Amino acid sequence: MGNRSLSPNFLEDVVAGLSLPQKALPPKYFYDAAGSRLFERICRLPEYYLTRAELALTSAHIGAIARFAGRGCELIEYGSGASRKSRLLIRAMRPSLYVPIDISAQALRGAAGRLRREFPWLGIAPITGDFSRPVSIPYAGKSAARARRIVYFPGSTIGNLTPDEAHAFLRMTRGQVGPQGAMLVGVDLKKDPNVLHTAYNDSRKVTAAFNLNLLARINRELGADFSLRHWRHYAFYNAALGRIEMHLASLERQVVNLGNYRFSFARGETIHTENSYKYSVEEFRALAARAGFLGKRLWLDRNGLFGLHGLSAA
Ligand code: AVJ
Repeated sequence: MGNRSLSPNFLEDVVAGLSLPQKALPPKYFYDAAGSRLFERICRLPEYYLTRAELALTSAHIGAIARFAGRGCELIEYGSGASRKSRLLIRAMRPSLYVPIDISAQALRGAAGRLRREFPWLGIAPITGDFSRPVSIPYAGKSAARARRIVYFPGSTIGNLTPDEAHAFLRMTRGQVGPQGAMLVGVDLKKDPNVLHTAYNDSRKVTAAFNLNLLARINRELGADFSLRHWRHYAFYNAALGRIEMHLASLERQVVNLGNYRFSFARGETIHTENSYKYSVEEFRALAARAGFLGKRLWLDRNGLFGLHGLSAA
């Protein structure tokens, strides 16, 4: 409920998505209060290696990462959430300004408060927004003395975008950071499909609960009548497209009411709820290059599961 005013397009987006031939819902709507809590639990699952691998590689290489980012620069972070990695980076690079951008105003307020207590010297300028549209980031201080900007986009959140959308996002960011700017992007690597499959089909079924919460949220906030026991979490690795696909599968033939709309589902029909693209190092560097970035540095965890790319404006 609390997020309703922040998602004025929620109803529109749901109706549009459920009207497609392949029904689909945007993954950004996973993150209401309940969904954000479930996501935090996913990050602690033994099968979900991404968060642990990224945290490990970040703390192992924090000196080099901070040097690449540049001490005293402006740090802009997309999808900041409750991140432990940001604290490592802030401590090591001491940015002149920290601009966390997140879709959840609530998460943003909480995180900003904690960071203010931990880093009293840090200027924080939170922005509520998502990364599917360009956000304008006002320059702090005198325009003559603009600090160099670094955009931090951890967590392989970029994997939620299609390669075309990722290209557009990188281009937008390239415009924001300017010719002296740089980016740090966390990217999950291609690997054994069984490892990927297990990461999105955990034995405790937390990922299933996270996926199904989207329907519960539509019921709560939009008054729909999805019957959750007639839906099942379905996630698999699509090797041809290099992505995990998450779907919700209808176990029966059924009709769902949403205001004046009615949506019919055949038995076995799915709602596509998320893509998580996986990129080899070369693939991601090629994508970044097309958007005007040079792949300068790469840090990997010791198991070679996850990568942090240091990109600079080409
Ligand atoms: C936060 C988008 C990176 O795609 O791995 C976790 C979200 N979905 N389990 C991902 C997610 C299912 C996650 N990202």
